[in-house]
Amino acid sequence: MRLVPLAGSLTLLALTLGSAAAPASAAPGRSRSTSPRLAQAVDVGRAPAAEKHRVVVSLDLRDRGALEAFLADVQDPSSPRYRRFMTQDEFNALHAPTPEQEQAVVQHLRGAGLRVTHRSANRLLVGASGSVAALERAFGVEIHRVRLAGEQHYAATDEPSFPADVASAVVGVIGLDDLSERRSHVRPVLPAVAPRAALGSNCCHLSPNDLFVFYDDTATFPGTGETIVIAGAYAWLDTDNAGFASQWGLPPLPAGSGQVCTGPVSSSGCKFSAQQSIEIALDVEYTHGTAPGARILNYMSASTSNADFTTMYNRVVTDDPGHVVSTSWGACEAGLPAATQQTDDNIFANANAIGQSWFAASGDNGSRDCSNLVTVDDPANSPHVIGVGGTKPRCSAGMTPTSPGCAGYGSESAWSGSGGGVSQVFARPGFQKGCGVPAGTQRLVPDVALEADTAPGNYVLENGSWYIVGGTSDAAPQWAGLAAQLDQRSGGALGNPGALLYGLCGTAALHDVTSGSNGDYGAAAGYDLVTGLGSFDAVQLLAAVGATSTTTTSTTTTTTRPSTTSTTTAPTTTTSSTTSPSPTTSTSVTTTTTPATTTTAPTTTTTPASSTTTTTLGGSCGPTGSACTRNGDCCSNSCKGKGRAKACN
Ligand SMILES: [Ca+2]
Repeated sequence: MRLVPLAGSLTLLALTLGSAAAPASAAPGRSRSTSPRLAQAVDVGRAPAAEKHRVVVSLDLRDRGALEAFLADVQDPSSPRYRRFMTQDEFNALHAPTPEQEQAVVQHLRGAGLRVTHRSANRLLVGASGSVAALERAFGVEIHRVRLAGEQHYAATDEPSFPADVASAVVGVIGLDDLSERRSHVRPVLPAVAPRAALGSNCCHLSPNDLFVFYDDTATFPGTGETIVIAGAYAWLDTDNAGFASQWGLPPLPAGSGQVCTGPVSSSGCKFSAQQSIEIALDVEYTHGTAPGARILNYMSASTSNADFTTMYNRVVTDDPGHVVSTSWGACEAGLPAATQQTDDNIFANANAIGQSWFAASGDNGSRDCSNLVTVDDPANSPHVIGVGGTKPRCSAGMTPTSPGCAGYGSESAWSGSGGGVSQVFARPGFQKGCGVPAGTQRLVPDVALEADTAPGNYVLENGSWYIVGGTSDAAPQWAGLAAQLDQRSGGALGNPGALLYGLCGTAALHDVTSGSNGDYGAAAGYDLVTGLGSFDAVQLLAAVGATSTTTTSTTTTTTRPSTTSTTTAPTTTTSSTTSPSPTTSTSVTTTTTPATTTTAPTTTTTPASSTTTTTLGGSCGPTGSACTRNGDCCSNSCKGKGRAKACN
């Protein structure tokens, strides 16, 4: 059997993190793995042949040029294709791998002795699991045990290869090492007393009501009828959502909100974790705070591994439960295998084609996202995702012990932790132009920004306790909330709003941020590599977008509207915490950020997701695998099977 390396199928730039004293080397006659962190790892010998691992094989899109032309036209008001998004069936027919290509991959994996665990509706991914021996047979590699930063890992020391008839359709294999993983972009998390506590000397922090005032978000369009997906890991507690909403006078989450586990139900990433669920608590509370009328779904990755996150991203696309997606998880571009980034970008291109708008936090380590390297964060670096950086907000008045509420917009400067810079992986998208965008051919990050500094920081309720939280994880969910408002205002999906937003440069819809730095780059007039185009003025941005009568052909099958149509309450007075935030942790790629910054932080116990947060989405539409009686029961609008065994697929 002739094996063909996959390097030719990638147009990405090689990335390295430097050399190590005793790096793992390729087996004779094979090409050495390009996984960036392998160069720093020390080889400690072959992995046991019976050791089990899970991988995802990624197939490439077809006719990428025509797809990118469509994605430009669908955002061009002068094009007959403007806002006429594809259905997933149309996308599959034109741009997904062919059924024959996908079947060939499946047969190859089975032939090597692997178990195929997952096939996707858009044929972009094939999941498989099996022994090291089977993985080595399937991909023509050796798998070794390696040590990195004092911890034991596994890694293929070679690039994967496939038979020639399979190789041409394959992007790569995700999961042939565990040297990188996703991390959340939430940080310093400080326990706080409840917002109703007596005023102290460390006033004040931000609530949704302060942010309504600050960003001129009078919520004429609260996102009613829209669905926002949070793409991440770990479960929320319904009691936290209810307590947060009650505290700030928000309605409960609309009917149909819920949580979807994209792996086995016992997966660690689908459980509540007192330490890790601070991220989803922040995400859901501030998405809801910005768009109180929008249904919210938490799509949970089975774990923080790259393979599981890629699987989760693709489920968000193939289920297509809503037009807006926010993710506050990422990984350093320079440390992430190129095949993983290309695969995820293919998924996001599919998402844009069917009308989804994706927003991603740009990272919390400034211009040096990992290992003190000047690099950006993935997936905010994808040209098919809007990267969201961070600012430090200053209210026009208030935020004092005697007047703790934010009185209105004062100013913003760049947050020092705001991830931003020049991607070395992706080419610059066509929409990234004008507005002082510097010359060049590479993707620039971020696109936009919103408040993220830990001072004043945002109130978050998690596991029954209040915290003060900062990070670009503050910013991305609020941009997603605004996108849901824009969808409601415009009457349909927006897809990638890049062209729309860059076209609004210099208008009252955006606050240009002109001061501050993230280390290697400074904010300046117009576009900059710290805050992008800047933050939004919601009323102005909603007015600029306007309504459209264009009918989309999106496959979204939302049939149940949120039960509440109430708008947000008037801003209330924010009270203070008796703790003051101070950045005490950093989110380096080798250290998982957790709320445990003090001795009073939560414990690490995990419990199953609460019983009222189910994967049946409140009965409005079901995810893949859930029982159904007709197509309309499924988020995919596809119910198949016989009799009582029917299930969504
Ligand atoms: Ca600027």
